[in-house]
Amino acid sequence: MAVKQLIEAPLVVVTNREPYVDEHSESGIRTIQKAGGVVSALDPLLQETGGQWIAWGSGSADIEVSPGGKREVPPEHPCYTLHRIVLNPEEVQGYYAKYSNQGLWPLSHMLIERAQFSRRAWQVYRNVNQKFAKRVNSVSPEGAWIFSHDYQLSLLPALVRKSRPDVAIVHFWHIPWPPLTIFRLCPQHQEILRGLLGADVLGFQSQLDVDNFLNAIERMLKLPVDHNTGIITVGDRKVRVKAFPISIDFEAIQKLLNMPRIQRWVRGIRRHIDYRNQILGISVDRADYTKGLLARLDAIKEFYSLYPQYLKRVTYVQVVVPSRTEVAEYRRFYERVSQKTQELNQLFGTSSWSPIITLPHSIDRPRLMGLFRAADFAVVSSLVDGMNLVAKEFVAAQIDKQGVLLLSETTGAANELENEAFPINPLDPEGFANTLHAALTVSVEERAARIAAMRMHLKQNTIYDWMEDIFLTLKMAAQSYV
Ligand code: GDG
Repeated sequence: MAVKQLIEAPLVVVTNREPYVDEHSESGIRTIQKAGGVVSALDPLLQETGGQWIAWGSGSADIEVSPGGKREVPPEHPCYTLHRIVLNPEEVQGYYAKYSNQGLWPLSHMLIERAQFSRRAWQVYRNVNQKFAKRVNSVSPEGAWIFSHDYQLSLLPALVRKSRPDVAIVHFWHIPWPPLTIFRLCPQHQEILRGLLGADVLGFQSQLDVDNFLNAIERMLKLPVDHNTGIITVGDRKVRVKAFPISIDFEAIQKLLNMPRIQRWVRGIRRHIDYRNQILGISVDRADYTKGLLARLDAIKEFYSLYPQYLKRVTYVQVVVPSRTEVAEYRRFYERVSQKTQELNQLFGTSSWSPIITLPHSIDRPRLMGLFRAADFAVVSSLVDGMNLVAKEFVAAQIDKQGVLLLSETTGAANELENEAFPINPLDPEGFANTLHAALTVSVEERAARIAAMRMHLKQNTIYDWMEDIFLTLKMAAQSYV
């Protein structure tokens, strides 16, 4: 891995979720490897370089198998140390369910009416960030590179900086950074900004997020900002703020699709679809209101009303993975999606055809990629999304270059794919329906050209390029500022 050459110091990764979870099951304790984009990229890197990974130990058997909070991973051939932060139920509620997911998450996605903050939750959030920081401080070797992540750990950079001036810190914010007037609504906006400024490098998904963040710093903290270089002066330190659009492991997806069992699965799906002269559509999301699932159902209703010729012709599969079930609002949201789907199926369905088939659970990654390959179209309809990796994965999996991507204009992915994807506004159901119709009627040649252009872009901008850019920027920051 080329990025390995760039790593000049011991690495310490800090995330809310852990890369390996130990769970009790009927057959004993099972270790589950988590497969999100960041984990899939950083786990192989740490396996090569060694190092430490600090995360909340959320599995039911995590404590049991981690004496002193430590576990060597991967279990079958240990290469690095996973440090598990144990949180009690009150901490999980205050830090994770409330402050992070009912406060910062909706506010950052500009869904201000959903955002709820409480001082009690803030206290817990701060304490848990301190807990993480304490562990970072105690396990980080001299001069380590700390790579911390996201809105759950916004205070960590400054907390670590205070007692460990020797380390270099990069913090990556995976979700959007909202405009000034919205971020101001966070009662602890000053503390959060100061917390993040403990980093040497701050990464966001897009230039728009960077600009919003720099504006917040300038207006709320009155610190000098150079908008051209993205450098903030904080006393005698400099903080570099930059857009690093996250991406996917393009080659790994090609490899999954070459697995004989996946090739058989794709052929089976296609045979079924072609035999019935159907069109296969897909969407894959966590059951999260930011992903625009309800708006999408409105658009599908509009689509069948405006274009009844597609009744009984489209098989649309939505993978809806339950998410953040600790939060009551998410459980209610999941119910609403199920109910609305049922209503739509009742309205348009026949005894032999349902407009929407829901897979209400996670499916394994190779099959997911197989579904992407087999599909004729994919819909990503997020209201707001930092990036959206599903859009990129769908494109990478389109080996046969026959599919079209409908992509919400308000995703980070649209910044890169907007010329070849079909742009949709999730809040315009008629426009959305018209675009779906337009996308399904473009020529085979045009589809192939669009997919080929997007695939080329993703092949040249992978998750490894993302890491390389981040570590190179950190290296330069560490050299020039310290
Ligand atoms: C945050 C930001 C940003 C989904 N269902 C299954 C499954 N997935 C995988 C997808 C994809 C990942 O989960 C979801 O990534 P997204 O990017 O769509 O969304 P978030 O979880 O909201 O992530 C987002 C991201 O961080 C990275 O910075 O892009 O904007 O919100 O990889 O494939 N994977 C499997 N089975 C499923 O059923 N195996």
